[in-house]
Amino acid sequence: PPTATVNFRTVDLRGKGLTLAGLRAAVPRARQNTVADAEEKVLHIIDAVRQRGFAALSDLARQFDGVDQVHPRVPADALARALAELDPAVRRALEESISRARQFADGQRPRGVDVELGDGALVSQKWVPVSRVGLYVPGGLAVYPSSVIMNVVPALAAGVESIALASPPQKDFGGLPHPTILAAAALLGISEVYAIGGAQAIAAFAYGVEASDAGPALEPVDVVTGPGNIFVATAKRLVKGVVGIDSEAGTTEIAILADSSAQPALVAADLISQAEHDPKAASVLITDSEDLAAAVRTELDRQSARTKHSARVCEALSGPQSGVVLVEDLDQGVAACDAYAAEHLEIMTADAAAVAARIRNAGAIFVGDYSPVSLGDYCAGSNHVLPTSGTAAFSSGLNVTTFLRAIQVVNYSRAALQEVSSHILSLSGAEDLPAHGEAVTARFGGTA
Ligand code: HSO
Ligand code: ZN
Repeated sequence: PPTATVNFRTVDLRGKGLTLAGLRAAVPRARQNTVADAEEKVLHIIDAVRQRGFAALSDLARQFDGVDQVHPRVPADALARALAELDPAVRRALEESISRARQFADGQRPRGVDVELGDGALVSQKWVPVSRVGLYVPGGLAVYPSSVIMNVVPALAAGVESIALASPPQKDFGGLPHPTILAAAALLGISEVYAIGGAQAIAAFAYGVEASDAGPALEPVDVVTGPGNIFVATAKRLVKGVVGIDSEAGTTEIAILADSSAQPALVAADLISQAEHDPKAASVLITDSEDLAAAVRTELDRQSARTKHSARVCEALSGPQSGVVLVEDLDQGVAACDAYAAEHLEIMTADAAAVAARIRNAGAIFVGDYSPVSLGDYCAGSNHVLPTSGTAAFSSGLNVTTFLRAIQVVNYSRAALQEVSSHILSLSGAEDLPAHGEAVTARFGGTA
């Protein structure tokens, strides 16, 4: 193959006195691909699934995946076989990953609260899992059994009773999803698995599919999670409101905040590790050290020439979404990190924990030389489904609360209601909603 080269661009923020808006505009970032482009096609697919159920799914499997399918439900023996045939080392690794993710997710479960706001005035909050979840696992080039774990484990820890999984049918695997995906599902005890791809899987989860001659019904879910291409992302946006969805996980990003104490070879290795996902992946170094920036460039050239997916890595590192951001000092560095709001942010500075504590916007933060993103991708215990494209400024990675609702419970005694009844009457009068007040006075013989 031709030797690819890296053209890692520089954005110099020093001496510019940029505001938050200025920083946001200056940091490297790809233009958002618009969901609108896919909308018409996806609406058509959702409509077909709602109107014609399994018959439509079968047509779409033939059209998009090139497979003939009577019913998309994966038989139990196919799941068992995939697990039996799984490489033992991969199985042990998945088991360790599940165990760590489970321990962390269990620790994440929020406690309920009970607050007494006066004698007999009790307000509490309880966390209740949704009943049923649909998880989408993409097919295509990349096969991520680790993502099956990241989606399923927090749902299990939340107490979700019913979990269904969908992944595209693969021509090469007899029309079933990839065997590693099936094995991961089986390892997690998930038995309801469908060979359905793309927008049609999201539609099937959101609206359900009625039983037919082809087989049993697919019951609708309450929440759909999981990454996917532009069609999947568009479908999720379109069904949002009918069901809950997780935050949008687009093309992966890594930002590294580093000072002169960082090791250039490690910085470069981590930038390359995420660039490996996709030619559109973003790898950004934020530093106050020109020497470090130069040394990292040298390492990027050296390491990306010899890595397996060199072409993809070089394209990602050379894109407008990647590069070095030169900052005046660590204060401006922290401000640049917050403006960028990276999916993954590594801190490789002196006293990394103290610097990490100052960060407000990131999907996940990786502290110090021994917490690379690839640890988090597979085995840290943290979740790797994280907000991308700056959405970390207002949303969170997948976690137990993604599958929980906080229900507030009000329980006042007669005396406690009477104590605030005059305030309710005043406010119902102020809002010209007198029946609100009457509902209270009715409890006290017409007068409060
Ligand atoms: N870095 C990806 C997750 C992943 N990496 C899966 C390897 N496999 C997005 O966080
Ligand atoms: Zn990764």
